[in-house]
Amino acid sequence: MKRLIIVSNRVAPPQPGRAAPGGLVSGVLDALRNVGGIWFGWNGEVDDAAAPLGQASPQLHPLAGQGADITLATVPLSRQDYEDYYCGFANGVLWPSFHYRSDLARYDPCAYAGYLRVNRALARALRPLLRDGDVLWVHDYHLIPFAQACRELGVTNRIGFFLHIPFPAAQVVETIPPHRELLRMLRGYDLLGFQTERDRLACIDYLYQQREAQPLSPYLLAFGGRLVRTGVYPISVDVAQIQAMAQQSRHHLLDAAARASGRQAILSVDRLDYSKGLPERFRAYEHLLEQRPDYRRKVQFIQIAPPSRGDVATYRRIREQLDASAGRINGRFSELDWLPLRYLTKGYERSALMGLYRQARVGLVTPLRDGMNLVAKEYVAAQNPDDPGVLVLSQFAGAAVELEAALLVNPYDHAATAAALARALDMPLAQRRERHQHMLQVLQHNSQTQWCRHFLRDLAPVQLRQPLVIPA
Ligand code: ADQ
Repeated sequence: MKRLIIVSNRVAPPQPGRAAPGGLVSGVLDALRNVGGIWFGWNGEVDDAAAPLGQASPQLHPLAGQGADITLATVPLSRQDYEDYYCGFANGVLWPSFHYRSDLARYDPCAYAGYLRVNRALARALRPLLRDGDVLWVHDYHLIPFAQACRELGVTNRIGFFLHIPFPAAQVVETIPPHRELLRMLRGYDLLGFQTERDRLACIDYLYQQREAQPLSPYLLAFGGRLVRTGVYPISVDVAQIQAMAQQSRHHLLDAAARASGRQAILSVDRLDYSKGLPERFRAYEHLLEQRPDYRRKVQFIQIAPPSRGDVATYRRIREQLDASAGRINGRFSELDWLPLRYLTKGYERSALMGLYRQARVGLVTPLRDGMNLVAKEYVAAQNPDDPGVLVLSQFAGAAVELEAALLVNPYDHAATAAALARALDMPLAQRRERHQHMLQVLQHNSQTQWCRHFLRDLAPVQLRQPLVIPA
């Protein structure tokens, strides 16, 4: 059996005694559990005294209790590497640009050089751990050059790449100054995987326009003298596990008064990020309260948004903006016995969160752009099928492709989002059940296990009926 080597920016395994992890981590573990292998990446620590990456060997820890031989191989980042690779280029340029926010990208050639340096150093650190026949699965935008860096070290193993975030239109990619050099490095991979067909098409369209790749068939590219396959693999959640957590959760995070009065909860849960559309969402809720006074006192909007990437300046600005608009909404509409908006900036234990999803009548998930959005899928999975809540979902989340039975909205249109909220709050039980059942079936069909299985199946070598001459 071939070993699987997972490479991701962060190695974040479940901690003993802590709640089960989210979709990406449990998906990765699911894949590793079947065949065993290594999960390699940054350990999340920034070490001011660390040696430059690539000179130190990774620290190896066995991951117990998984039923397979799984080793975690981690390295710390030096301060300079963290600032250049993680904050500077990955989250300062690639994240905003790939979410159509080129206006927020701050390109610095030194940070880009650091991004390449760290990718090469990570490849050097992993190299001695690799064996013939190992299959590598590399995750996300932090690691675009990783396969190419491995190839330069003589690695011939199969290497697949999965992009968790959207792939934007070619003109947006072109705003990234070194876009051509950067995306050419995708040729080191054997498989490029995307969340949706729109992302896959955007990527191959960009590569064709740049004359970097040529189509051999709808899913096969001749790319830099290599054969590179592309595919769509929507990430998903473990429905059975979420249902069990939501049912068993004894946490009643909604306050007793709200429950006793039958007040309906609208719930949003996000990492605090400008791509998630929080200011636009607050505006939509404000519009609802303004235009429909009959909803006042009858609803409560709960926004859970723990801060992320606090070392990147744009994230500090969005926090300030949200603090101000939450204050304005509560100042305008609060009554002595009613707080219209609860804005909580902390993380919750996963089982508590699943219980809360189940108690909320409306799940409001309105990113401006999102690769998939697992919260939307978790919300659906957590509902009571006999009395389910309604998902209001942005048409710009990857999840909208599968969850078409949600109420789909344009998050930039606050009046339409407010109207969808009203519709969700008033939706009769029969319609709620019908929509929920439809979405649940989709999640059961396109499961988290299928995500892994299909990606790894397609990473196997392509069997050609005839020998192929690949244009260089
Ligand atoms: P993210 O941008 O992080 O992921 P998302 O897919 O919604 O977005 O996943 C967030 C996860 O964090 C969910 O599992 C959620 O339950 C959890 N979470 C969020 N807020 C929390 C809180 N306050 N307390 C506890 N848990 C919380 C990136 C891409 C997405 C893509 C995923 C997976 O941006 O588009 O869906 O990767 O591919």
